[in-house]
Amino acid sequence: MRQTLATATLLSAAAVVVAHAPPPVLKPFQPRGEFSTVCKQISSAVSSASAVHFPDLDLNPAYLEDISHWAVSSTQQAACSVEPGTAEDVGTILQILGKTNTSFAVKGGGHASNPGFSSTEGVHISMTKFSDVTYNADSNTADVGAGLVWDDVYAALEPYAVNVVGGRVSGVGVAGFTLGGGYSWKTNQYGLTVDNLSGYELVLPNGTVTTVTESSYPDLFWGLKGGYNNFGIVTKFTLKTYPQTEVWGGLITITADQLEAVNNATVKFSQTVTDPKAAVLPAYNFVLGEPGVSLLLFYDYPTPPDGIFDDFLAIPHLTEDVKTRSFLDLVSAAPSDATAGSRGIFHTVSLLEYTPTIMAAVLNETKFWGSRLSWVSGSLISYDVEPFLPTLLSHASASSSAYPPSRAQGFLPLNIYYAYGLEAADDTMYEAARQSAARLTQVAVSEGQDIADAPLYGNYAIFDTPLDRVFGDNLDRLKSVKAQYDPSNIMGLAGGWKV
Ligand SMILES: Cc1cc2nc3c(=O)[nH]c(=O)nc-3n(C[C@H](O)[C@H](O)[C@H](O)COP(=O)(O)OP(=O)(O)OC[C@H]3O[C@@H](n4cnc5c(N)ncnc54)[C@H](O)[C@@H]3O)c2cc1C
Ligand SMILES: *[C@@H]1O[C@H](CO)[C@@H](O)[C@H](O)[C@H]1NC(C)=O
Ligand SMILES: *[C@@H]1O[C@H](CO)[C@@H](O)[C@H](O)[C@H]1NC(C)=O
Ligand SMILES: *[C@@H]1O[C@H](CO)[C@@H](O)[C@H](O)[C@H]1NC(C)=O
Ligand SMILES: *[C@@H]1O[C@H](CO)[C@@H](O)[C@H](O)[C@H]1NC(C)=O
Ligand SMILES: CC(=O)N[C@H]1CO[C@H](CO)[C@@H](O)[C@@H]1O
Repeated sequence: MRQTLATATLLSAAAVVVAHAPPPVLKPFQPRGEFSTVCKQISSAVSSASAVHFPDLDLNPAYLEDISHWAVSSTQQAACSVEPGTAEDVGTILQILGKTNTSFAVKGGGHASNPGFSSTEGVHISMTKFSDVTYNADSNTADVGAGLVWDDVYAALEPYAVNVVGGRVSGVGVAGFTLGGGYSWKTNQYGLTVDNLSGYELVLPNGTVTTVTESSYPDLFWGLKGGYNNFGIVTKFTLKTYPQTEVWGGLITITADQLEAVNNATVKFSQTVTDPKAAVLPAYNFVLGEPGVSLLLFYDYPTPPDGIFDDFLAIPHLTEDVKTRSFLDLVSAAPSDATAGSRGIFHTVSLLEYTPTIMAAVLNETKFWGSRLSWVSGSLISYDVEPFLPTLLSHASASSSAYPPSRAQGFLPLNIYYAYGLEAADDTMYEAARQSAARLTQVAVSEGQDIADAPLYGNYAIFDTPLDRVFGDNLDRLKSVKAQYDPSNIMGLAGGWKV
């Protein structure tokens, strides 16, 4: 019983993993002369709307907040953090970084799972001051600042009873999510977040502030839909809005003895439910020596039609929090911060369908790697099963976005997530995630799924994934757009998927 209660805590709200993980330790600050000089140059060049923070001896809280990430393994100690307050200041900063050839980072919500993608030992730019949400009722759009997390956007739009196609759980940044693709609770209805964008405010690598739309800069408009930070720094996104009612759903946690029933219900849901307002997200987790499932249910209306979720609701559960609620409340119900403060890595496979064979393999991988890696302190082994409708990519044309490079088939991203507390285990965890992805790929291919070369989602794929697995045949066009707008490769001084 004590074990069961502990598992409940972990699967639902979960402080246990964090308690097992050692607290993040910052290495003693080493002054890096060249970087400090650039920081001071930036500090005197920007307007009073912007701020520069240094890692003082008492570890300045604003600096620590700026450089922090959801996974501590994605954080590095920068020479300084810069919070630009205007797009013009972003331009000034980029010009200085380019002239001095200085490594830098751009951070939105700081949820990148790959180390170095939004961190640096040089100049860390945190977009936190770009925090406005403006609803434009006449054009059914919302202007959303690049420093926001989705929770803020949903809260700001709720009084107007409208919403955008954004993140599914609490705390995820708008910027990296939207620049990579964006799989949402509303994707079955409207496609990816990049499919519902009408414009960007972009600071080009040469410092010029521009508005990018389909008509003003068609190449950049296409490239920013999946092309991350290759073309400059985005300060604002203009997203299409939809009417939003209350929704139905929430979290159910289920223990080891019921997982075959979860597999069966997931297969049946994915093969029979065609209502685009319905979605499920079962996460197969291995914690405290056994597997369990943390299951999110979603219906985009205050009550679901009869039958759709019955199989899931009939499974005996440990905890259940399913009800009619606001969209924001539903997003807040997910245990996304359970492992905040741990190290972490993501990887992914793209599937075409969730068959009994695939679900059995997912459960087997959960147990296999969960047991094998249980020596690593604070380890949580997790597989997020995302059974979208096969039509998920049909809401926009193949040529409309840099990612996904192909919309010929409805590729379904499965997210592999390992959290842990031990830096010395980094390579072990990375290698396990690669092997597990390879195994799931092999299982899918051997049952006839044509996914051996399927595009992999950049916001889930491990850092050394070849670029053409993310961008496919779009890689050449991305390179030529890049050559046009960033000829001296200033954005190459920042980490991420670099074309
Ligand atoms: C708990 C959790 C839940 C998630 N759920 C989902 C989900 O439901 N659907 C989904 O699609 N993905 C999901 N993801 C993945 C998510 O999309 C990525 O982690 C994404 O990078 C988050 O964006 P961010 O702004 O928080 O990241 P950051 O770490 O801040 O940035 C990520 C990348 O974007 C670049 N970038 C950030 N801001 C800018 C900017 N203003 N201009 C130019 N480049 C910029 C950074 O330099 C970096 O390379 C989830 C991740 C986590 C950790
Ligand atoms: C910029 O710095 C990198 C190392 O960080 C170096 O390889 C490159 O040659 C430098 N470029 C210029 C133009 O100085
Ligand atoms: C799952 O489905 C299989 C195949 O239909 C069946 O044999 C098994 O009894 C089901 N298990 C549960 C727990 O529903
Ligand atoms: C379980 O997974 C491991 C690791 O991928 C694999 O070696 C093993 O054959 C799998 N077992 C079954 C029954 O599929
Ligand atoms: C910056 O780049 C853009 C796009 O290439 C170009 O139109 C603009 O003239 C450039 N600005 C400067 C100051 O060079
Ligand atoms: C309301 C609206 O404009 N919706 C659009 C969201 O994006 C998809 C794909 O671009 C369009 O099909 C919708 O019309």
